[in-house]
Amino acid sequence: HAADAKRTDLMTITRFVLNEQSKHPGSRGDFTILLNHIVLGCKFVCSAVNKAGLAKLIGLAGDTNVQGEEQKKLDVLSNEVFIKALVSSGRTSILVSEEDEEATFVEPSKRGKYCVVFDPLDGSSNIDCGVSIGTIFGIYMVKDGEPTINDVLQPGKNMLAAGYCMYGSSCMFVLSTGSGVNGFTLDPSLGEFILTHPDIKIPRKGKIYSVNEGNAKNWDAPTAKYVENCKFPKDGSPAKSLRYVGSMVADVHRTLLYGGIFMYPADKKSPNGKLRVLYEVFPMSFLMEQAGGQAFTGKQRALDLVPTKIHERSPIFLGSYDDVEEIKALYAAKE
Ligand code: P6P
Repeated sequence: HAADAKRTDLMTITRFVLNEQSKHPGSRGDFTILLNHIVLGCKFVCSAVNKAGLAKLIGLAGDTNVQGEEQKKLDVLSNEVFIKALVSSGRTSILVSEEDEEATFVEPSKRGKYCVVFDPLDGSSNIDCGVSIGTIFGIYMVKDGEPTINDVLQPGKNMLAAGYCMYGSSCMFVLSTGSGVNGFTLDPSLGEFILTHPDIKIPRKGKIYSVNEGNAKNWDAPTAKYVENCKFPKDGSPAKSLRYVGSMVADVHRTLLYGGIFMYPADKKSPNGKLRVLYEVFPMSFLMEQAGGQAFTGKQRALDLVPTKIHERSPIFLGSYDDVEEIKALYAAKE
């Protein structure tokens, strides 16, 4: 009967968030409404990504985004879907998207108390070869008064929630609202995200390191030393395995479930690394800490960083607590 109970107790993401909301008496359900609109956007993108090959959505839209990368049609589509969904939720005041150079300030009649920072389709350069890609988002509360850009230039530790949706062999939505991490899998026959990974905890130490070794010639000494130790452990322990997809959501999701460390270090060419603080580094760091891991920039705890520009980058080392401790020790020794 337990199996039956499990099968029939459909804990959807909406029910889950409503349960969470009930723990905050007096909350008017604004966050639940906001999250439902994010989930709606993810369902749409999931369907578009799965049909991309068939619907000829693949290929370049001709334009280039603020990052100077060729914008693929799915990028453009996903960004439009999320902007429209978030504005129509009536619960947001400022939106920051990887695809838009400037922040979107929602018109006063539709304003709400949240700011959402997001990458609508991270890893999109992998669309054509069928590698998993994803949406990454973080949610801040606006400060009082007229919304300004400072409402989104807050340290990651001020986020109320963060999560990602991975479009891969299955569509998985991973979310934290500040009390642990939970994973939901889309059941296409129901069109609902069902709780499949309750209370995710990352292993304290892992056997995998994840980095683009092609940048090795440009790494600084602590990073080079750490990777060397992964491949040739000094204490006679087995070498770590290298797993690198090149799509952040895929690499972080594996790290969260299996343990280990994911890195995008600084290098001589890019002193701040490649990944964006607001909508890549912060949400993934938030999730890692909530799952019992940690996230480090090479200088400080990632969530303590205070951004000054909405598309600013930072180096990032995140994952299993003990693995990140090792790289922190190497950077501290360098000081
Ligand atoms: P590289 C994808 O373009 C992305 O933004 C992240 O999803 C991914 O982790 C990273 O860049 C990969 O970068 O330089 O290793 O190809």
